[in-house]
Amino acid sequence: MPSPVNYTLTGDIGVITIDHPPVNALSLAVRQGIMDSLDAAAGDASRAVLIICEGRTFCAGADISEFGKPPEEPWLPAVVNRIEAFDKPVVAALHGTALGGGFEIALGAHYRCALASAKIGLPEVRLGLLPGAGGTQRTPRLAGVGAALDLMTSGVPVDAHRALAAGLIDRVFDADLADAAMAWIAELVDEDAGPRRASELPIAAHDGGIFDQYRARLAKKARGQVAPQAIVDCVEQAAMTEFADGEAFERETFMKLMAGDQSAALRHFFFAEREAAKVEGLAMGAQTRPIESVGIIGGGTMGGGIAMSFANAGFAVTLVEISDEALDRGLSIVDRNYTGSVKRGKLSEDAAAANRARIAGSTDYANLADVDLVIEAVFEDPGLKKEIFARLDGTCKPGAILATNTSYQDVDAIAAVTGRPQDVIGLHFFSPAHIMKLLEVVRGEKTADDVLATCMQLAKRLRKVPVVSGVCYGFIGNRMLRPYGKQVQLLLLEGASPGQIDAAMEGFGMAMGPLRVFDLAGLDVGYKARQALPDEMKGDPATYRVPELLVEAGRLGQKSGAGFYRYDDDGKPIPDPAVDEIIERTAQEFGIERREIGDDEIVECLLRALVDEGRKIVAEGIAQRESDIDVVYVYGYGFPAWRGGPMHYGAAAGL
Ligand code: 3H9
Repeated sequence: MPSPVNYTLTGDIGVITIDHPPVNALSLAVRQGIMDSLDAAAGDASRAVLIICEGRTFCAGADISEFGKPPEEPWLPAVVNRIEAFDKPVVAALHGTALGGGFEIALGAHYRCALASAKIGLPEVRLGLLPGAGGTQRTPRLAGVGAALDLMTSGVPVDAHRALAAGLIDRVFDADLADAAMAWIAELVDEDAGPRRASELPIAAHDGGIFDQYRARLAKKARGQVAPQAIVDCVEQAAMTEFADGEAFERETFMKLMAGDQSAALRHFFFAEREAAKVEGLAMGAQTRPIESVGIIGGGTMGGGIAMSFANAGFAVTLVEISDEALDRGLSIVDRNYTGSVKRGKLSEDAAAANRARIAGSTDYANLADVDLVIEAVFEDPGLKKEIFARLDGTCKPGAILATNTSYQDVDAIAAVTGRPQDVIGLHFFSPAHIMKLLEVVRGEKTADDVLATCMQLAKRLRKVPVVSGVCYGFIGNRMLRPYGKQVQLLLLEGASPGQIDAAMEGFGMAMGPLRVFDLAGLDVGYKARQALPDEMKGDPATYRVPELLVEAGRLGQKSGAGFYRYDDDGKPIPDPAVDEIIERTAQEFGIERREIGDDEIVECLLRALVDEGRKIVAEGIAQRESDIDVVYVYGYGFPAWRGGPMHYGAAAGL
């Protein structure tokens, strides 16, 4: 196998070129190749060395697929130290995404330059890790303690100009990185600029309380996670000790994190997310249909959010409603959302205006005649949906993709009312649709391969994470929510309170406890959906009697000021004895004896419900693989990524 690292002597500059697609990850062969190149440069007439990458990016980090296997020498920290100790100046030239161990290679180099379009970051925290090749020690020496903590605890990359301002790099070039870097090195050589080692820099003065401030902030923001706290510990060591001691501490802490459950879960999730984009039986690079214009039917919360999602990604959108009033209402919600985004600093005023300008309103289906894709987003009435699809069949151009945003309905039955079921698909967005990353792509029995491939690709353009689901009631996510919700109701009847269940699940890491979620979604939604179901699908009445009684008492959830909780004017949930009374009465009605229930039992019971249904979903071929279910739950239902998703957690915990 040829080495992925090539060394050449160009004039008096030694050039180390890494060419290891797709992202120049620092696998064993790359690490060895860099060491061999340094050997060559040490022994030749080079006066300086350049490290640069081929392909779309500078090294995007250590090779994650090697993690969890026995480490093989040379280790990355040794490679970085060898670069730094080199007695000829070493320059790193960055493009694309210089991330993690990739940026640590650059931190080992004596000088750093980047293309203006480059992104620079230390995202290890997202894998439950910390920069383990000197990053926690060199970054604060170059950029200061606060900037280093921000970069590493958030994991969010910065652009080249911000990196320059922070002192992380020395030069930004607009084009021709290799040429510009070579010219700069020639200058350095002329000036006799020798090696300049980050490890030898002192750490700039900082507020001694900064570490505890970050610990407290991260305990809230990254609740339950160990890696962000470990990063603070390492930077504190950098500030308190010599480089070598700090480096040893970093190494030991890195190895502990690597061996822990959280990093295993996050690494699983990293690959799960990428795997989800691959569709079984669909050739890589399968043909797709061009999509530039989109019609959305229904200007409610979902339709408006979907319209924004497309407009924000540059598509021309036509939002169709049944009347001028309904259209005005829909567009004014869109306007309000854009104003909110500007206020919160998420969008500039100009960008918001440009995005908003891409959304046109209409009450006439004729305006959908030429669009490439239509998404129906009206309420869950199967008859209405079929009516709309029959109309679309008569209106839209041949080849247009006809999608439904239904959360539950049978996509095949909807497709069957058209003369082109091959063009029909489900695109299930999650609310708020312009923010939530998950997109369930529902493959109907007759959905054509190119329609599916187009929608998977489209999701990427929308910056969503697509997961393919087969057709069943509720698809992957909402189908799993049903047994989960039923167990919640049984736990209430058996003795747990709403507050206890929510606290237990939030303690586990869920973004929000189930009863708060039900209240937020509106208890009337489930009530109406249940009424439309045949008795055999409703299941045991004990699993829905309490919410039914709440709805009948006018407690529809947060929107009516009361549901499983009472809500104060700020929307804060307050436990309500009236609800306890309804629960106790219902338990008596069903002859259920109430008892003390521990938090661990609550968590285990609810996770089992998810895992059991998840296994059925895979066995039936509704989901392609268990890891797809993890992606659905993390991106759509607030499941903590650091637990890996319900299926990963279930397997690890032996459920
Ligand atoms: C680290 O560096 C630890 C050190 O501090 C200390 C060590 C001692 N390794 O995302 P994409 C694969 S931890 C292996 O679809 P994009 C990926 O699986 C690391 N494989 O492309 C996919 O494979 P496939 C810190 C990797 O353009 C393919 O490349 N670094 C790695 O949307 C394309 O990926 C990170 O956490 C890797 N490091 O995004 C960065 N990275 O085609 C992680 C990617 O078979 N990577 N692959 O499915 C990323 O954030 C994105 O991949 C990146 C490109 C932004 C680079």
